[in-house]
Amino acid sequence: MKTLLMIKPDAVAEGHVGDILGLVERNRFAIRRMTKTQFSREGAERFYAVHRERPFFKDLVSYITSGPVVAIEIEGDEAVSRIREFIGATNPADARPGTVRYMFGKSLQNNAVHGSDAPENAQKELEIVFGGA
Ligand code: 3AN
Repeated sequence: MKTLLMIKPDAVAEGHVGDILGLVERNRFAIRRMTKTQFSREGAERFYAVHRERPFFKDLVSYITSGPVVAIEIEGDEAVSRIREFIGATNPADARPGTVRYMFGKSLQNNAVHGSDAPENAQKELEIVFGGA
């Protein structure tokens, strides 16, 4: 099973890529592909299409296109749920100590990383980021 772990613009800009990759390796996640890329507006709108009707959609698109992201394809048993556990709750204020969002997340929007929430979404998201976001 594959999933997407993505380091978002705030965490990239603040220089947390190395620390987050270190955590990925220490937790024995297998990295299959990795790329640094910047979303176009269209790519971001496709990536976050499920949130199109939400009040925060515009801000989310501005934020994710604001600078480069680092996209990491992880493969392994239960990769989707294991990565979700590893990154922690959406709101860093609710994230358990030891999770990536607890350590590097700043707010509900600027929460440092993204992890796919289901295998079919992972496939879609991987195609967007590795196919040219
Ligand atoms: P997750 O990233 O944990 O799967 P989602 O899919 O509910 O969370 O939300 C996608 C992204 O939208 C979040 N990572 C966060 O950056 C942003 N977001 C979610 N809820 C809100 C909200 N109420 N206000 C602002 N941004 C939000």
